[in-house]
Amino acid sequence: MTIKSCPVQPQAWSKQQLRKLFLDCDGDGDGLLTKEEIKKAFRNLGAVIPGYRAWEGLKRADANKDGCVSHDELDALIDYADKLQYTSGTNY
Ligand SMILES: [Ca+2]
Ligand SMILES: [Ca+2]
Repeated sequence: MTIKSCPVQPQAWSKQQLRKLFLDCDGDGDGLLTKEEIKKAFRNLGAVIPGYRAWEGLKRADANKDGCVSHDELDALIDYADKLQYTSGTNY
């Protein structure tokens, strides 16, 4: 007899969800994600080391090196977060 009891099936974040999460973390609503705001987003994703992820994500996405991720640069940050395969059930 097999009973599937998985009330909380780990669900991968879709890119759409990631985009919304990052935009939600733009606390001051200026359209730019600072490292602190990105860090908050990774903390919400369940990252164990959100500070490092923010640094790495910023390094990859910040094309014009102004220290913030603008809407134009957000896709690169989403790609980075997407590759890390965060799910609602696992943290790393
Ligand atoms: Ca901001
Ligand atoms: Ca930038």
